[in-house]
Amino acid sequence: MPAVPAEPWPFALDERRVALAVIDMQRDFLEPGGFGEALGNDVRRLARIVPTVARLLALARTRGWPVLHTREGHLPDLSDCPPAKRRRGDPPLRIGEPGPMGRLLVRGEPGWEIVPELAPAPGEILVDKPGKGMFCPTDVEDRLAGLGVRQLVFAGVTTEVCVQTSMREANDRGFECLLVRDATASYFAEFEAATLAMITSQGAIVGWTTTLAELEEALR
Ligand code: TIU
Repeated sequence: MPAVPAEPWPFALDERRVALAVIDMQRDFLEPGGFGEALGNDVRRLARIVPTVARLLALARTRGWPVLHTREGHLPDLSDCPPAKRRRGDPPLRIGEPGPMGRLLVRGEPGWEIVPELAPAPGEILVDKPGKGMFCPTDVEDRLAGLGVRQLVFAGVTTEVCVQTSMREANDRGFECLLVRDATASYFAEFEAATLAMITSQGAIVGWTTTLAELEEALR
């Protein structure tokens, strides 16, 4: 088993038990005119990681790991969107309102799609979730159990919201979690840094972090 250099100490990667989880690399979060910008964010920090996530995806595919992609979004009638979540935004820019990429954060709209550079390949797992975490309420735990997966390598956006929530949910379910630091981003540099630090604090209380180069080198 390769030991991947990581914080707070090397991660014992088991390639028979690992899957890659790419969180919410959707146009709604990465491109101007989407949900992320409607929340008042500058989306440019997020688009920068696309080439790194593409390289990580290529690595996982070459190694034969199961790959899952998550998408945050709501049914067109918004029946799965808690009113409290919808009320957070400015009324003209709330979830379900029309924008340049279709209705904000609604399943099936152009803005909800994964950016084309990271398009899921045939056979990869798609996890559609109404919330921030990928387990709540989805069938992902059963699907991972069916594949014998016990470790998850994480990438995606945003570090302190959907990535961290999904990692914490996975950690509580007994998965060993490794976040690739240069394959995740937040709209806020300080939140990204704080999340990376808190994940690995207290002896990997939530999980480990590494870089793509260190992961690639460990697998060479
Ligand atoms: N707002 C923010 O930082 N993130 C989200 O709303 N969703 C995800 O992180 N995907």
